[in-house]
Amino acid sequence: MGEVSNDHKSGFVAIVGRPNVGKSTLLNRLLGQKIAIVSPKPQTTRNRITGIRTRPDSQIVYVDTPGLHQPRGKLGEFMAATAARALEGVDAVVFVTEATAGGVALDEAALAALAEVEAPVLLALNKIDLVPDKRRILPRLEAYAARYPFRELIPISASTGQSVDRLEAAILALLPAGPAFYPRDQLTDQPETFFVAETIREQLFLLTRQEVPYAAAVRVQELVEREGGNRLYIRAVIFVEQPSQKAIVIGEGGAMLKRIGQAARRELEAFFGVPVYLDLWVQVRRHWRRNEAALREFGYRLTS
Ligand SMILES: Nc1nc2c(ncn2[C@@H]2O[C@H](COP(=O)(O)OP(=O)(O)OP(=O)(O)O)[C@@H](O)[C@H]2O)c(=O)[nH]1
Ligand SMILES: [Mg+2]
Repeated sequence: MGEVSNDHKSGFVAIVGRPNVGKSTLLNRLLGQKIAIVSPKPQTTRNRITGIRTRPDSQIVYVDTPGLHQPRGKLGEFMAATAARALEGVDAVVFVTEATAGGVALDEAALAALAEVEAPVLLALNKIDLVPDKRRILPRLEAYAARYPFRELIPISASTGQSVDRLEAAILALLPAGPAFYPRDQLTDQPETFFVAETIREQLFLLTRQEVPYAAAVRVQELVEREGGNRLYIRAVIFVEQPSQKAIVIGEGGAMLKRIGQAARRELEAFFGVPVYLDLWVQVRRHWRRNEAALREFGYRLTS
């Protein structure tokens, strides 16, 4: 990792907030690369997702989290515990909320999670690109400032990147001096198979509706390099809870599964930079969201 000077900074930063406010979009923007899946539906992210941002004089380890919400069922409990756990022992927290929310209601359930946080918290008021009348922004900032001692409140757009550099500077200002924790070229600590499973799950969120994406989990069974690393062969299974959901994911004559597979393959080829053969299957695992063993098998277990 080389010499570390006294003014090298490093630290862990949790990105938290209500579901769907743009946490994963913000993580991707801060990294300058897409590693977390994004969808218009709430509760897309289920695991903690680490994104490592290394600069010559700093390394920030961002931790994207599931949206803070009242948990329902065992998967929901895992997601809530994952988000709560991510707040422990970090050097700073970015609390993401939306500039667009109607009325004066604040994200109370998510704010409640900040009660026991010891680290300094920044507020990122996201999606300002959707608010043409900037006069609406100030009252929201004031309401949040009155509710919690945020170190700074910064209106941003994670989608367009507006003011994300300002947010990054504010984060950096909160971090202590310290060495890099990870090799300087490392982007995440998740295995490739996790990224592949998430990329497939993203298409389920984008292409299927109602309960289907929520009842789906993806497991990569095989990921092998072929032709000396010039091609990737991936075999993955989409698990759903009921035969009717399986029928939807496969679609008429296999049309939906084909769309899911093609879209995921394009993303994976862009990421890995080699042609990908994606062998995609669908299986029913009844009520897996209620089953501890199935949750563990699909990667929904607390690791730290
Ligand atoms: N217009 C606009 N849309 C945004 C912005 N940031 C995020 N979005 C959209 O908001 C939706 C949710 O984004 P995500 O990044 O998945 O939100 P999240 O907070 O990670 O959601 P969960 O993982 O479900 O908690 C997606 O449709 C994004 O494209 C923004 O700055 N402007
Ligand atoms: Mg997310």
